Amino acid sequence: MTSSSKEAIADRLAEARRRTHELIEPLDDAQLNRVYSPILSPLAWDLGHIANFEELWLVQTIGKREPLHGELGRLYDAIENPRKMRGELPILRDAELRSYLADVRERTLEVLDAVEIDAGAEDPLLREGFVYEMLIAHELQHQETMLQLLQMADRYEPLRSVGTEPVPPGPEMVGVDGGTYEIGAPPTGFAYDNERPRHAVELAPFEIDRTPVTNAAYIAYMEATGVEPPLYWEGDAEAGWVSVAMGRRDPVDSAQPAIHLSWEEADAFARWAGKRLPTEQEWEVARPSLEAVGQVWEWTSSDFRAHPGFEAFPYREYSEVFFGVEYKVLRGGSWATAADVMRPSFRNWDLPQRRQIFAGIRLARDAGR
Ligand code: AVJ
Ligand code: FE
Repeated sequence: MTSSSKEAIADRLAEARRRTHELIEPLDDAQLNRVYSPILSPLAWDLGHIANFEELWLVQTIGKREPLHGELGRLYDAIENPRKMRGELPILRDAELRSYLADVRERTLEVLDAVEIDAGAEDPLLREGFVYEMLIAHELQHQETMLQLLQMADRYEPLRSVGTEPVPPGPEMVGVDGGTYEIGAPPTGFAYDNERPRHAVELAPFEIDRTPVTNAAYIAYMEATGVEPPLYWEGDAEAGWVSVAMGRRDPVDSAQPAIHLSWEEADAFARWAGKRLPTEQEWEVARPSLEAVGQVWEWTSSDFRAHPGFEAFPYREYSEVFFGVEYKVLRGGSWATAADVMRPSFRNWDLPQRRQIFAGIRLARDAGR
């Protein structure tokens, strides 16, 4: 690998870290340590985990160096430590946490300087800079997890929030012909193991909405059926529905996509509307011609399963341990998702009852109905 592409990696590592610091800059140590919810980690855990993941892969595995804090890494293992227990762990906090992030990064850059990385590298971790891409994506993904928690923090002012995507006028739905399509990530370029291998799927003709379901449409459904509002909404005698995330009371914008809905709620809405959720294969095939992606994650009807021919890489715990009927796939990305993370084959997943993620609904139906 030429030094200029090493420089490009170093720049992107720095940019991901700048975003992490920007996110936590308004917070004090007490807020970093606070446990807000059993389904989300305290921010201090996410931060230590970001640094530890980097130390594990770039400093220990690639650089063959000893960890800075001995067995500390066990506390940041996401599988060994369920979210509801992370507040009580003897993790690094405050000044120690901040120097761990910085010390690991210093070593990461020393290792980067010393390794050979190019498209022909023997080690698949280094080939095309895979492990660096994974590290950058991992940090960016945890920023979104931290923003989920920050919805519960009083008076936190995020730099971005959900908006609307301008959509050119046109029909409500677009049709996609039946046939054989290829889905999944191509063999080269960065992607997670669960996006591979690229493979053919047979699809019956279907139609898919051009835009996600709006707050206006969801309110009409609530009024017709009496279902609960999305997470972080409250009824207000004067203002109607207000969003109470981050201790605010912002009137709900009827034109914005509905957000903070579970798969169960999304599926029920779809059936009420006389449509259904798209399968993830349909979503991926329709994606290149669809507007209005990137404000809310979009629930699909698909369980999180291995693509045929799947091989775990570089570690089973990223994807493989979650495969099965328990988790549902989300596609696209939200206002909190970094552009580097979104790609047509990217698969997110969560439990069907979860509403803390920035998820909404896009509807589909079989063609000719
Ligand atoms: C892809 C968002 C489901 O948070 O469990 C972060 C991403 N994996 N660190 C998760 C992830 C390991 C993952 N999701
Ligand atoms: Fe992680």
